[in-house]
Amino acid sequence: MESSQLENILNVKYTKKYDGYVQYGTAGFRTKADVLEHVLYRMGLLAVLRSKVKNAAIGLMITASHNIGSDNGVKLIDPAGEMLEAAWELIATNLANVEDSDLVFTIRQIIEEQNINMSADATVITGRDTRESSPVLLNAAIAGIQALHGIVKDFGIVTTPQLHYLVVCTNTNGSYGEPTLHGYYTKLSKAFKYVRQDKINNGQYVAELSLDAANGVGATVMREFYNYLVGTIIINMYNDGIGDLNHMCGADYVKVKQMPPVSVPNKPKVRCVSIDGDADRIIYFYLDENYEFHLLDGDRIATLIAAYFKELLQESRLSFQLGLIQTAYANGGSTNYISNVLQIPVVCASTGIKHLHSKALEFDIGIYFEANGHGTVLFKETVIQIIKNAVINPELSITEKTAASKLLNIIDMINQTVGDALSDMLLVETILHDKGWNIMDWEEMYKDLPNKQLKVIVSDKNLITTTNAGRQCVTPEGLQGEIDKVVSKYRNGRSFVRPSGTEDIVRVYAECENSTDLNELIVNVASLVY
Ligand code: 16G
Ligand code: ZN
Repeated sequence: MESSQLENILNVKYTKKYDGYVQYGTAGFRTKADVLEHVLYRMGLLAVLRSKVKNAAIGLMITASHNIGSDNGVKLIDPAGEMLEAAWELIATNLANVEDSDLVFTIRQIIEEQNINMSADATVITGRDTRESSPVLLNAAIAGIQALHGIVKDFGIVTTPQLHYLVVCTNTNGSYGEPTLHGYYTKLSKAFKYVRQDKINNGQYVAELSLDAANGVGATVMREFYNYLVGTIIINMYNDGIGDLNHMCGADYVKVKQMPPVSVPNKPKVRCVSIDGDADRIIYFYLDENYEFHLLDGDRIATLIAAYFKELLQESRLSFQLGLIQTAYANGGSTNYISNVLQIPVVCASTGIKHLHSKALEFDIGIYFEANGHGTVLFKETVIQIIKNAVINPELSITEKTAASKLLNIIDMINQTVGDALSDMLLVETILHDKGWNIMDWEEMYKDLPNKQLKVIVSDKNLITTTNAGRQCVTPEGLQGEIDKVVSKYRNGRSFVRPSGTEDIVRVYAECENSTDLNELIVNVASLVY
């Protein structure tokens, strides 16, 4: 299509019926589902343009992750599985908000500014979660893609990480994996089975867990995935789709409220897992014999992985540069443990996956996790090659080869394209199995500092700006000094405030050694923000 023949992209069905401003934020557009139809149509158009620019397939995922069921959202996935490039977030925001009368002009402007060859092919890989509004929004996106003559490859109901996987597999001609859901299930489950061999339980480890699927897409997908895992692990699923999406359940609820989700039986010492509404976040929890709740969040998962990899590297006598990426929300207990006990370098990145992902790429093996349970591990291609060589090196001992081959299979179990709750779950289960640990053994690795989060509603959250990966306020002037003054009164105290990138609020985080001081600390800091 010539850029001069763009008039037919005006589609009466998808005219702009909402006057409010929508913004492409950390996780794409996310708001009330009923104002999104024109946005999805326009994102379909934009995905085609992006695909032409990159000369590769682009992903378009319809989900609002852990938000309530009446919300929805969309995000575009770049060719290597990354989040959409920052400059295009602004283009997306502008395109979503222009009046219908300016739509053709804006598209033409993007084509010119980005120097897009409109005769190039375009492929958009689409997927959606289980929200009621998702099919209608998908139709709008498809209409947009087709208006610019893009090819649609729709995978229907998928988790966000599955869509990232499909994009990467498509763009690497299958070298990362087969670009189908069957390919995804097979790759992960084969590696999972290999590492645990035929041993079902091991030491304190019992191959049975409870899964809180947040009444989201994770439940649908897990039912299918389970067919590939039969005989290796028992997964008892709760919140599996009947109740309200993310309502009093799911990884975000459990992490923020620090309490168990509804519907999961209150049985002490049972290993429980919560994932979020699009299955890219995961946290573990259990109740002790006094029915007290214990949370093992993203920090715990990251430290478990880091310690295990360190061991495997030592056993295989391979030496790579390991690094762990956290955000300001990481518990001080975990950061201490990683730096001082594991002696692995820790980097603090700004909140949002793209920031962690890019820092992780700087290491041979980069482990990144947000405390909320979103994370994965990235391996440099050269590292994978060295491990592959080690597995077949006749000069290595059996112990060295076994460790190398475990590592190689673990790489296949990990969805390197983005944090993936289901893949992360298999990884944690593999490590616990190999170590013969129950969830209490895992928790004993280190002590978390008592911590809390609050949301504060303010007139304009953007008055607060931060630096140092969200840990220090720059404006309003003087605020950081006030926060420091409060924090200095508490042993091992730490607190920060930052404007949310996904909600119209300011978030406050605090931790300190003494749990009875915690409330006072966080309330005092929060009161500085009002
Ligand atoms: C988004 C981010 C998540 C981050 C959260 C912070 C992605 C895919 N998702 O959900 O990583 O933790 O935003 O939200 O990047 P906040 O800015 O409201 O605290
Ligand atoms: Zn999510």
